[in-house]
Amino acid sequence: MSSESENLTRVSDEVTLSQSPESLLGKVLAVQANYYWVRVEGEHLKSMLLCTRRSLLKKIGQRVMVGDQVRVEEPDWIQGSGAIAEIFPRRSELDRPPIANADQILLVFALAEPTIEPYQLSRFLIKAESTGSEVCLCLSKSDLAILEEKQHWSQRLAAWGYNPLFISVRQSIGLSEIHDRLSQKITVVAGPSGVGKSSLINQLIPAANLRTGTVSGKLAKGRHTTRHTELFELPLGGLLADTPGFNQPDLDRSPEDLASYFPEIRQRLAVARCQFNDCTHRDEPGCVVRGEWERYEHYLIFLEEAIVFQAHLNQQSDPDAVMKLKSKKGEAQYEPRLDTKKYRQESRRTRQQSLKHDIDRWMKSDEDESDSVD
Ligand SMILES: Nc1nc2c(ncn2[C@@H]2O[C@H](COP(=O)(O)OP(=O)(O)OP(=O)(O)O)[C@@H](O)[C@H]2O)c(=O)[nH]1
Ligand SMILES: [Mg+2]
Ligand SMILES: [Zn+2]
Repeated sequence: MSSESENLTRVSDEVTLSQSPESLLGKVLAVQANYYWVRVEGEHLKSMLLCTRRSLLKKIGQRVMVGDQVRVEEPDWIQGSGAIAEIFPRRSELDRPPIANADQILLVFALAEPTIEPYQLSRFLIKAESTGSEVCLCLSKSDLAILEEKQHWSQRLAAWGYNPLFISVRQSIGLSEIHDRLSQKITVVAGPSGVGKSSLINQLIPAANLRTGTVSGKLAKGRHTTRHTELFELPLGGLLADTPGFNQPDLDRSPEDLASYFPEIRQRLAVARCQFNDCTHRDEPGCVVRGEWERYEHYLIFLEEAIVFQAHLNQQSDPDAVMKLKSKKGEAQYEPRLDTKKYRQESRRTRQQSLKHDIDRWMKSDEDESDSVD
């Protein structure tokens, strides 16, 4: 790993402390195999140490994540090394990419090349909302869009409950607003491939030197040679993580939680209540959510997906559960059997059982009848 030795040299140069404290507080900025780059900050120093993890942490299976606040012991300022002895409780935890303590997600979509696909944008927004972090929406490549298009998206997204920032890396538009939004926070930059995420980070942090430029189609898959997650420091404070663009995020949350990821639903439920507390907002009477708002259709589609996901989870936690993976036109489809009564659909086994029950009853009544005839 050539970058490590480069960094080590840099670290030794940066050392300003003459007296090493026994332990220090720091933040994990990158994880590489079993080593962790920790930025430690003291009164008189700010430096990067390449750290290992204390065996006790290993023993209790405690994983170190990028973004973790840690206590480092035995800092060696000459070598630029140390050992992580403690991980402080996390405010938040993202799975993909694995990042602890992220404050917000900067979701980037391009006004052109590629053009915005509303359903895909909606999906990303729901995914971002489901992390529990703040969501900041940014529309990039504004140099490629005419005023009317920007106005169109501005109004349309306002109805979705978002107020996007319009930026252009190419023409340096909106970058100071972005900078203000990112300042002093841990931000994960997400969005589909080719929208300019890495270009934006390179613009804000030239030292990040991220690879940019999209290769389309199959080739795009192998483009991301960097698999590890890393936080880059903004010159005036704040940390940014790039993520590889992917075009279809999984929605892996429960049906009950889905509604809370739509600002439109949150707004409706803030001023009125559905007749039933456990309303799924589909066809229940007295529902205040169902209606003529643009993304209601998306809600229904995502709800179906969440139900299938939930059924899949139930199957994993209950090996006896009746869940059959059916292949329909080459696509995996689960036949759900849910514990949650309101989502339950009649499973094949239930249908078979009730069918058997019906047959039994019919045969019995037949016997009874024949008995009575006798
Ligand atoms: N016109 C225009 N093009 C841009 C702008 N920002 C980025 N691009 C171009 O968009 C293409 C994709 O940029 P990247 O930064 O690699 O996009 P990305 O979102 O990181 O893509 P992935 O890494 O595949 O997820 C590159 O050719 C950039 O030069 C912009 O503001 N305007
Ligand atoms: Mg990129
Ligand atoms: Zn409802």
